[in-house]
Amino acid sequence: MGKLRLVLGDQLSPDISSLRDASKKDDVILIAEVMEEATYVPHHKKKIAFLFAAMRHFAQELKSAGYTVRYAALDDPLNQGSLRAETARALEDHPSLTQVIATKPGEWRLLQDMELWADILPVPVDLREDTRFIVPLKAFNAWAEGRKQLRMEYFYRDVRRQTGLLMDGDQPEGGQWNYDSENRKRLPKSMTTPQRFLPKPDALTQDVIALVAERFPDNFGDLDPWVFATTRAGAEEARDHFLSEILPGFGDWQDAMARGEPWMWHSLLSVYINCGLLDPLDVCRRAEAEWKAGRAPLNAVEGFIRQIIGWREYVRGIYWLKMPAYAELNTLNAHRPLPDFYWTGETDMRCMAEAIGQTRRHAYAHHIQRLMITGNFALLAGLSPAQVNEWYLLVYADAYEWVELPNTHGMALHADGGLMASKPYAASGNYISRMSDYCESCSYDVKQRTGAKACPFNFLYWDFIDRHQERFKNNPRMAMICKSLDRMQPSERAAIRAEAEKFLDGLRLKTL
Ligand code: FAD
Ligand code: DLZ
Ligand code: SF4
Repeated sequence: MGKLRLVLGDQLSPDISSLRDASKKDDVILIAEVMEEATYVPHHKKKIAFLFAAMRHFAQELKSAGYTVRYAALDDPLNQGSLRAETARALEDHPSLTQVIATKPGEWRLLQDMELWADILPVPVDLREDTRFIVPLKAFNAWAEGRKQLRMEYFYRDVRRQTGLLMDGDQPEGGQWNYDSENRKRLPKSMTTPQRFLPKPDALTQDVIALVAERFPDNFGDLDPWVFATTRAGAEEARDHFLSEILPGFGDWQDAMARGEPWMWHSLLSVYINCGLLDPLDVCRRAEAEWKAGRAPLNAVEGFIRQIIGWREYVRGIYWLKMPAYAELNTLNAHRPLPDFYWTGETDMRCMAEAIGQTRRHAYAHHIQRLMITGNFALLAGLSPAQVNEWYLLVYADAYEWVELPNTHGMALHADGGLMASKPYAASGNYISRMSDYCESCSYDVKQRTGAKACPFNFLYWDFIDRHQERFKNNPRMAMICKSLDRMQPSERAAIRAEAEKFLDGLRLKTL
């Protein structure tokens, strides 16, 4: 009377709901590397290698704990290539199994498919909720019900109250809910960034890297240098290193960017949290303990915890509340194809070259690079949301649609018309110059708005405001900037339009 328990690549947690009540004696746990998941977008090589290596290590972890694990490797000649077909094959090979149990996936497209399995497979299918999040989807929907605006800040305060994190009774520790205003420092020239925990690949991971190099030679990105842990113990070491060495500086430099500095004081933990190697609430409790012990300041710890219990939970809630229509929205009517340099990193814009270059190398960029460099450019240039969303989904090792889509479509591109953010995150070169040292070595001049040397973020910014003035002039947070545009000389406005048109028409598209 055993059951088949399917565990997906981003469900590598021993307490995942599909393994609740699992029998070591009777049940079979299925983990499968399949071409369908590896190719539904052409993922960064490092993303595939990280996930396959973590899946193989998790299979070993379960076997050591006494479970029967069936592992389908990608290069197994019998591998059927899809999760559904691998599940069917496992049932054929184990005819005594009476049920399939799985935790719901993190992407709408796969949930649609898995909801059909009960009609296709020869045994009943039990699809369970993913309980690794702090706020169940039902509770999020109840919070959202009847609200005109779904603002993260109010949601976040509720989750603080619910978890008790950084709470003094019913009041926030330190008297403020949010210390973001203290978290916007530019990196001083004299400051050096901390050493990071970047583990070398073990033998199992090296085998997977070789497999990915052979099977996905043309995918985006580099496999070398390796930067990720692929075991639970390794992810815990990365977490502990972050908490003791990096967290104290997390707040101050959260929005800063610097040349040749891919990590700054960011945690690099999303990749582990999203695939289940680390538990989000546990990471937050440990961060809170650092503050309580006096080892990390409140602005750092509050800022870090807010990203996880606030933003991470909130974007997940929005995704499941609004899909599938959400992905189709294109409020700003943006249709320009993605330029070639999103793949090559070859552009004279230093900021873009830095953000895309490290994305190619590491399958990682930190939040401000994703939002205010590549995201900001895509917004200002009117790039097609579908193409930009696909790019973000495939280039980052932490990307699954439930978290990638609201961040890209909503936060960066404003394609949802303001559901996620009350104003677009549009910025000129001035912001990038203030928060980084990129402009110092750029061939464009951040102070110029028009002319051959003008920073593209400047004319694209004003052209963006110009194109969307009608929409934004009644938005209280955009009214001032719309008025500044009105005060501009018509000749300058025309020059900006012409500059933007010339630049955008000159963008090279991907040559396949
Ligand atoms: P830190 O800066 O150290 O933050 C701590 C943790 O907070 C992260 O590990 C992550 O778990 C969480 N977090 C922070 N910001 C967010 C956010 N906006 N939404 C959800 N969780 C957050 N994050 C992903 O996990 N996957 C994605 O595919 C993804 N795509 C993004 C696309 C765009 C356009 C933007 C603007 C943001 C995106 N983010 C995504 C959010 C954020 O950029 C990453 O979570 C973060 O850069 C991961 O690096 P880190 O672990 O060093 O984060
Ligand atoms: C991202 C990914 C990749 C590259 N490969 C697999 C795989 O072979 N097997 C698997 O179970 N999961 C994989 N994943 C993760 C899934 O795509 C992920 O579970 C869904 O997108 C839902 O979030
Ligand atoms: Fe980027 Fe403009 Fe600065 Fe160059 S000058 S780095 S393009 S913001």
